[in-house]
Order: sequence, then C-alpha cells, then structure tokens
Amino acid sequence: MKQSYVSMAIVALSLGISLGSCKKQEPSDLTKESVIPAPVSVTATGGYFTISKNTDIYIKGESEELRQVAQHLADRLKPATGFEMEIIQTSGEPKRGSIFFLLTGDGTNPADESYELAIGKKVMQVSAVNPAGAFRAIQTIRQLLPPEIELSTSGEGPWMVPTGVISDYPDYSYRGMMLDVARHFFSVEEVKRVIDLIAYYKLNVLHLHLTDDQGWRIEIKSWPNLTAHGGSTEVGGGEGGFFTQEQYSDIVKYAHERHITIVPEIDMPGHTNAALASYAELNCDGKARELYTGIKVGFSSLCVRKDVTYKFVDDVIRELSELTPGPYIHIGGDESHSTKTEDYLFFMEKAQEIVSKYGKSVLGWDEIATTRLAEGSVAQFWAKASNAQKAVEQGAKVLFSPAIKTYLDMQYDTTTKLGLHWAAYIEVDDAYDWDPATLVDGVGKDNILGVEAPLWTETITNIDELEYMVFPRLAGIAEIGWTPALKRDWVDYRERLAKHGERLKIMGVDFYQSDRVPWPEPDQQ
Ligand code: TNX
Repeated sequence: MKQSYVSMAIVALSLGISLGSCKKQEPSDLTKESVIPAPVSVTATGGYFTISKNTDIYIKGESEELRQVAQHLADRLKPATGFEMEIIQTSGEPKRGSIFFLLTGDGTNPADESYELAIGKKVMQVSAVNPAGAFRAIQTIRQLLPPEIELSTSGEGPWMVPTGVISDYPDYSYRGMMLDVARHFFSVEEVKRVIDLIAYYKLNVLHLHLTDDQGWRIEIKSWPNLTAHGGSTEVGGGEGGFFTQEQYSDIVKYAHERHITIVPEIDMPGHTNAALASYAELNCDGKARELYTGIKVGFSSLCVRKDVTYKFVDDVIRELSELTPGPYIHIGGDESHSTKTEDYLFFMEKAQEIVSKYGKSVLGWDEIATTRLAEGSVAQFWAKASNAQKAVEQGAKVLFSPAIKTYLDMQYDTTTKLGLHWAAYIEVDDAYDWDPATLVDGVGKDNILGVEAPLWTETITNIDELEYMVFPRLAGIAEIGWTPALKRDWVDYRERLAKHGERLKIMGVDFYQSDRVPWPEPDQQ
C-alpha cells in the first residue's frame, strides 16, 4: 500500500498535479506564462517559488520610495493570501522563502523603468535602476501568480511562481491613457480605479482632459466661477462635478505612488464653452454663453485678441502647474474651428510662453504643429499625419494617439451600443496589430515619445461603460508601448489576453469579450 501511494505520488507530481491542492498545477515553465506587456527577455529554469505565510519582503538600502514599492506589493498580496508580510531592511542576504528588492542605479537616469526579476526556488529577487522599475516588476509578479491573487477576499493558494529570469524595460518612455472627465464627470474614486487598472499593464501616464465645452472640472481659485457654474452640468444635462484642488492633488499623489504621471489638459482656445459661460469677459462680445450639454465640437473660442484672455490663461496655468509635479501641461488646441487661423497662431505662441514660464513643457493635439512649436513642445497625433510630419520637421517629438487605432470611444463593431464610429470601428486586433514607428511616413521611432489611448466620454456615463470600452483594448496599446515591435505578434498576444480574461473578471472589470480572442470556456477557467 505504502509503495503504491509513493508511486502514485510520483505519477501525480510528474503530471504536474500538486498534492496539497488538487486544483492547481505546479507552474514549471516561466516562458509559457501570460504576461502583458510581453517582457523583453524570459529564461526559464524549470522550478517554482512559493509565497507562503513565512514570506517577508526584504529591501536593500535606504530608499523610502523602494520601501513604498515593497509595501505596495505586501498590500496587494494580502487580501487573497491573508499573509501579513513584513518589510525588512537588510544589508545582507534575505531569508529563504522571501522576496527581495534592491536598487542598482545611481539616480542619474530617473526615467529608467527597467528591472530584472530573478525567481529562484529560495528567493524571488527584483533588481531595478529606480523604484519605478521595481513597481513595474510587481505587475509582472502579480501576473505570474494564479489569477486568484487578485481576489479581494482570501483565496486558496498555493501561491507559486515558476523560476527563471525576466529582464525587462519599456520600448517607449511615455505610455498613457487619457480620460475625458469633461463630457461626463468621473469621481476621484473612479479615477483611482482607472489608475490601478492601467498600472497593471505598466502604463506610466494618465492624461486628464479636464475642460471642454460641456464642463470645467478643476478648481481654479482665482476664477471660482469656472467650476461653480462651468462645472455644474455635463453631456445630457446631468449634474457634472469638479475636482477641488485638494482632490486633484490626491489623484496626483495616488498616481505617483503607482509611478504614474498625471498630465492635466486645459483645452484651448476652442472647446471652451464652459469657461465662456462662466465669465462674460472671456467672450469677444462680452456676453456669457449658455451652458452646453450636447456633443457638437468646434463652435467655441476664447477671445484671442483680448488681454484678459491671457490673464485668464496665466492664472489657470500657474495654479495648475503648482499642483502638478509632472513635466507636461496639455493645452489642447484641437478643432478650433471658430478661431481664425492667424488668431490660432497668435494664441498658441502666447500659451506656449506661459506654460514655459511656469517651468512646464507643452503637450497639444496635432493641430499645434501648424504653429511655431516651442522647445520641448510635443504634438499628440490623433488625426492628421501631415501635422505629425510638421512637428517632426520642427524637431518636436510626437505622441501617438491615432484615432483609427487608439481611440477607446470608437465602437468595436456595428453592434457596439456605446461609443462613436467617426474614425473607425476598432476591434481588439485592430487596436493591437500596428506599429507607431511605421504608421506615418517621415515619423520614425526616434521622433516618437510614446503612445496614448484616449477615452472620450460623450457616450460613456459610468465606470462599467468606461471599463467595457477600455478593456481589453488598452492592454494591447500598453504592449505596443512597452514590448519591442519584433516581439509583438497578434496570434501569440491573443492567447495571453485570453488568459487575462479570468484575471480581469476577478478584478471586477466589465470588459468586452471579443470573439477574436480565444477566451477559455467558462468551465475550463
Ligand atoms: C475628437 S480627438 C475630439 C474630441 C471628441 C472626439 C470624439 C480630439 C483632439 N478632439 O473633442 O471628444 O473626437 O471621438
């Protein structure tokens, strides 16, 4: 009997069935795991590491930011595992069974997000140049663990990760999503959820479209009516809302803790009806406009030749710059169809000067490339390839958000109930299967700052609708931003994405189940 039990155990083990839990297979091949974005290099060594109740997290050195990253991992793993991991600073070797974080950089390149994850049977070690790289590594660790690691209540375990080495770094330094909180307002809590979800796919920027015709969503203390009146409605006539400066700072801090930069946008000189409704003097005829709750574009403009306009712009940019640690202020500049061309040129020159006066660089929609770009200004290519080319001719970098590929408000197909389709229908493979570096003649990899996927919210009214349009397409855009083009392949990606379905479900993400992705049958999950 004893003999046959032992041989059964051997058979069970060789089939990869854990005796402790019949449900889970022992992971054995790191190269077969479904990590999104795909890491640059993965080597498997055939064993596995287990996170157990004895696991603690060691950190080497004094970096407070690294401690926060380690604490973030401990907090992330706690609900599912129930383990209370301690963060222990050491100058020596970590204890067996622990996770070990160390920094290898000298701080000279804070933008470096690279990391190495060396998973041995005894220790799982994260080495990174900066805390940001260590934070990106956490996302890889989460994705290597069983999907139940994302449960908000205790899961079963065991919590095993296959051994090997992952060396990883992003292809582009700017990988973002944009959320339009102007057309429909989204609360601080909802924005934080978006930050958590985009962090999982290693994005590092959240661009907030804070103002538009339908609403002004950021408190400006020197112009209080912008939010008091201009923030009081939204598309469809709902009650709108706005972020106080304290709330905005709270979002910035929450994002920073996840190594995500907030890029705030004040769209000008068009898309300004909410401001024009709040202050009569901003209009050329001195008459305040009515609040607007429709979805037309291109009908509003600041009065470009009035001095008060630049007092307004200066105050807004000054207050916003003080609240924004990131390098960019986005000044919009799109669809200013009611601004004369010469006025548009005049305005953009002055607005760029103001942004630079407050120590920031300008981001603007691709139309800004028709004006003289200041040193360091970046054009966000959404519509016109010729504008992207004009930016490059001026020596400026281009941020890629082509509407036909990255617009998350575009419908998946003709049956999609939410969203618009003026640019394209964008299925999950369309959003994934393209390369920024070859999309526009004359705009190559060296000219490109990165990629960003915008969610415009004319038709998106709540977080479930938001999630349905954003996921899973955003994961594909994230892979375009992170993984080198040569390693990107739709056929391979769709298999990995299929495995993420269960993870997204456990996280409560209401994603679009495209039939182009081989999601597992429910009973196989
Ligand atoms: C164009 S994209 C716009 C937005 C709309 C969007 C809807 C861009 C710079 N301008 O104002 O919300 O289309 O898809």
